[in-house]
Amino acid sequence: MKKDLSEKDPELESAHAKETLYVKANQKITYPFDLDSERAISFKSMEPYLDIFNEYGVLVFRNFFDGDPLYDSFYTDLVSLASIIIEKHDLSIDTSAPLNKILTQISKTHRKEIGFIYDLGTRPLKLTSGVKLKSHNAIIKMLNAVMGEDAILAHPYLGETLHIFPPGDENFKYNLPMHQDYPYILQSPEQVTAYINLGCYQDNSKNGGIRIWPGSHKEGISPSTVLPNSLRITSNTEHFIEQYQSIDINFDQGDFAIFDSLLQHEGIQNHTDCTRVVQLVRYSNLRNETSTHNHWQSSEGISKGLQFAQAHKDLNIDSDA
Ligand SMILES: O=C(O)CCC(=O)C(=O)O
Repeated sequence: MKKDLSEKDPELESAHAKETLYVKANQKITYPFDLDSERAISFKSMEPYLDIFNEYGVLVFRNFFDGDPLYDSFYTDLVSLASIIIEKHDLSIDTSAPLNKILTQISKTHRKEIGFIYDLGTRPLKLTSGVKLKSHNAIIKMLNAVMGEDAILAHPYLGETLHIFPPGDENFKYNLPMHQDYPYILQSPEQVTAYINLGCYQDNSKNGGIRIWPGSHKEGISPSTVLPNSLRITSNTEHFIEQYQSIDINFDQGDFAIFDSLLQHEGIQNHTDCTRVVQLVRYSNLRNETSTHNHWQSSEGISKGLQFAQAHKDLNIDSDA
């Protein structure tokens, strides 16, 4: 029986957890893990939210980075890089527009340039402003609450991606099917993904985001298969679709989420005419038995570093099996 997640669980409702409403298919629905009560700049404690995170495997903090200097500095660097491209090609694009709109305009004529911005936020994140942001006090407080004060925090080799999802059907192939993050990147199954949203809402719920299956992280590492396009898919997708309620989450500029890297999720197609931009960062706890057993190694791509098939032979399913 699927649990209706919009029903509030009084035990999980804390005094601080002032939930927000967000729009899903034009219906206003409230979920206990969707919050608008905190800002990074003044974040004090994860305590009111820990039970919610453990239960659902996700927390969404709306407007979290409002007025935050570290977020602003990273965002400004990305706009500055876009402005350099605009100047270089003598393009006529309004650089006071939101970042995702600027990138959309550039990609109409100079898509390759967008790839170079993607590279600066990806494997690893190379901008110093981004490096400072990923070590934000508020994020570290959350991680220490989730993983324990004695956690040995590390970033897996493939843990950072500046996802830039342009509009158009031809780009739907870049959306990841149902998966857990850990099998892609390894290092430690005790891992949290931070979702730092940089683009602004487009056309309500049509700009994509992530579909999640809250609570699914509690089942541990699932068997998975690599598809011919090299994307990994959870093998028993039907099980999760039948047993869990899926929820689509869209993000506005400055929204932030953390989720357990074992949470089943997938990318949602972007049906607007504007790009979706989000910085992902992963944090592992090396004080974990599986991580220690595998000498804290990460995957380094399809055939480099530790591979899921080596670390979890029984859970790696051949696609033609
Ligand atoms: O589409 C997204 O924003 C999420 C991508 C994703 O699931 C991932 O990189 O693991």
